[in-house]
Amino acid sequence: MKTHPLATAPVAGPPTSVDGFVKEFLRELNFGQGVTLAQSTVNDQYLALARTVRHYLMARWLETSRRQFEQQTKGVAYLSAEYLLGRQLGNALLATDLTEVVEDGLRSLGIDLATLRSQEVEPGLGNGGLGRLAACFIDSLATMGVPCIGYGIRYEYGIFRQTFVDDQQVEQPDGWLALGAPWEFPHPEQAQLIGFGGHTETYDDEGVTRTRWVPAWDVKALPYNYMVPGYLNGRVNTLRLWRAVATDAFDLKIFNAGDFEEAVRSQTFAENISKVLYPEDSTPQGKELRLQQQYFFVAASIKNFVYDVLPEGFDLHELPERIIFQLNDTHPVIGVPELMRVLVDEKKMDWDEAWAITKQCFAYTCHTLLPEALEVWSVDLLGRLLPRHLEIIYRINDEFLAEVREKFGDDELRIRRMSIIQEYPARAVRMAYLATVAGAKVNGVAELHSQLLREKVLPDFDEFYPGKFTNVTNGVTPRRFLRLANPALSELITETIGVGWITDLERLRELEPYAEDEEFRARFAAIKAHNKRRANAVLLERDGFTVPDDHMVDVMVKRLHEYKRQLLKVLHIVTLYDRIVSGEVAAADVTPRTFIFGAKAAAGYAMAKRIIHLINAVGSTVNADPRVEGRLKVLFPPNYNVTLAEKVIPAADLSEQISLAGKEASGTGNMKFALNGALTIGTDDGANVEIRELVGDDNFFLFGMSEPEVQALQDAGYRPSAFYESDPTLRRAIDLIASGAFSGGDRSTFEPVVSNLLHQDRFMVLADFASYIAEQDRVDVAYGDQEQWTRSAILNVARTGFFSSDRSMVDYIDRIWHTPPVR
Ligand code: NBG
Repeated sequence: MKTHPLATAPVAGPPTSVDGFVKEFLRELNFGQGVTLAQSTVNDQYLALARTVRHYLMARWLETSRRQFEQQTKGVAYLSAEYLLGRQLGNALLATDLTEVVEDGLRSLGIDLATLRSQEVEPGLGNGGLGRLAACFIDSLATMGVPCIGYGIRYEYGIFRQTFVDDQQVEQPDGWLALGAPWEFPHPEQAQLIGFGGHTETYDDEGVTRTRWVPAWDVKALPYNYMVPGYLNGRVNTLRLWRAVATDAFDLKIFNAGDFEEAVRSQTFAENISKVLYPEDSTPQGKELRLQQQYFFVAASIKNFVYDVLPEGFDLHELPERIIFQLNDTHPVIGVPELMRVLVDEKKMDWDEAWAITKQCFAYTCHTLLPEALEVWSVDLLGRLLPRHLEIIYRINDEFLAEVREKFGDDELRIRRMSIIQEYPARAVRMAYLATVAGAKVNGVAELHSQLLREKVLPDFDEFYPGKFTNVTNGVTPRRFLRLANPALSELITETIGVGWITDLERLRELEPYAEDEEFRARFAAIKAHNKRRANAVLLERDGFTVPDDHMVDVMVKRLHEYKRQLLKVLHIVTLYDRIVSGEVAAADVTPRTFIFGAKAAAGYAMAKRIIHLINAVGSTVNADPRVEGRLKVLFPPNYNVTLAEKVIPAADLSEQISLAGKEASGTGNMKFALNGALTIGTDDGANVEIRELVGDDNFFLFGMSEPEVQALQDAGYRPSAFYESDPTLRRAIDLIASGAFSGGDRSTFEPVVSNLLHQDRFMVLADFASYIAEQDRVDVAYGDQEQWTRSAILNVARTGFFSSDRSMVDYIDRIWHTPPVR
């Protein structure tokens, strides 16, 4: 049969003229939304616009998939439980260079593009840095022309929407799909069946004894595809997110008999799997649900790749030349035994052969140093939910420990330390160990983190596997976090050094000489002022907050966690407040500052929630006190997310990166701030170390203990109360909080926070306090010299091109993936 020429080549995309666009847009409005322009709501218009822009990308998407299928070159399958994407529309317009055409076209219809852009609800399918990093990476890979499929979960509810009631966090469900989801393409025909529970059995397969898993129940995994457009390069990669649905929709018989709840039980049960991002896991049911989620998306992804993406008849021995599964933290690690199961049980491969292949097909990125963040799954739960996988893990462990014995002898302590199975306090599978044993490479996410990972978290493994450990320092996409988020600065940069920086961020170096150019400095400073007014407008509309024009904007935005030390920031604010109200310093002598916080606390993390309460309480008191008016202001807009980040970060003068040294794996907010011309006050932690090295000591405010100093203090026996007793400034700040000054005189409200600081203080807030305050005082002095400050800010921009996620991708490709770009 002769194939029609249009069967393989997509029909051409729509014209890129203003008129052509207007026609397309109205068509979508009329025929897609079913309304006339006159009838349409903003949401109709947004959806029609999104679909119109989607058309422009579609031809490229189809072409990318077609070529990828033809070429069969090696690609990346990025396995991640989180993708914190942010809004899509602006990025799609940028990637297609359509912003102006669309703006003009909409204007001719009396519609404002910005209004439609703000109609979009961002898909918050992640918690913080780890999920945002995944989003940056897939953007970079598309821009560099590297084949990549991102695999994850299409959570019906993403990260909760944070509200404050009486200064305290209250979580609301985030119904991001409620108004329509124009960026996704469901493919129910490509659904995969995912089994759970049941038992395993052996059988005779023409003389060979094989094992098979007989699951007790299953769910359907439905893929939803999203476009991941490269920047102006015609490439569109795919992000494939899975949604869980029941295999048997519902029981009609029971329904007709009147038991409506029972009739949909299995449906509800199955659909819970992709219901919410990170369900609370303090209950056994919650834990089990998380494991279900992990297996669900990883199994669906591996099946999809092996059975649908690979061409028929593909020789699986060549799998390592075709794909690398990158494990984004431990959440997808159950993919290791799953691939083994597919190869051995389903494809009937010999165990050793399958293991040799599997070991080349996975690589593992660790994103933490906190021992409690390294996942373990109880053998009990795993054996119940995934019995075959537990068997496979046992065998991998047996063979691995035999190798360890061979190399190190019967060193039982070492064997126990290295075993994938932990014995105490309960038998459990150490997922990070499994990933390390299976992964071709293991990487940390900043120089210091990778070093500590080798020396402190996995030293035995580093010794056992020379060359397996490597570092890839994180990065952020310059498209979203500079070009889109900071249009004014982007324009100045392009005007000064050309447009090449957007895909080659190291070119920002060319800005260095302009730090000495008075006119350039003036323009740079004017842009910062403009960005502050822009943030002010957003915060005013959103939360009724104002950011005074003449204030230093001092920002700490990140997840709320004790190790990140938002409490240290609070103690600084309380200290400044106390200095003024006690009369120690005249208000007029204090540098006016607006502190902006953004932070969500995990729903079950009580101390983090108390700290949020405290920040809000301090804010309420400070903001209402006439004695500090015009000097200190504390703003805590609820529900910090990517959308807000894009407005707040470009407005910042000072970036707070104040974690205890040795605790923050990398940080990526720190990079975004520096790139947007904020100066950092920070500890020698995570990627701060590299930022400081690049921007230079003169353009960075360093304070606090180094990691070895932290270790030494720990070893010597840390007594926080000693710091409290010996430092009057610290004592006053803590006493003020304890006195109830910020809680209407009620001493009990923040007593748990205070007593934790005085008696435990696991993250050594008190030990770093004096150094922090001293450095903050230097910040004030430095800020007094605006010319010099702006010089430093420009140098921060010019010297942080290294932190492009494009560079991170080059490093992954060179050190781990070996997946060259494809023309
Ligand atoms: C986070 C780290 C950050 C790091 C991001 C991205 C987890 C488990 N880790 O420091 O805390 O920047 O990962 O690597 O979310």
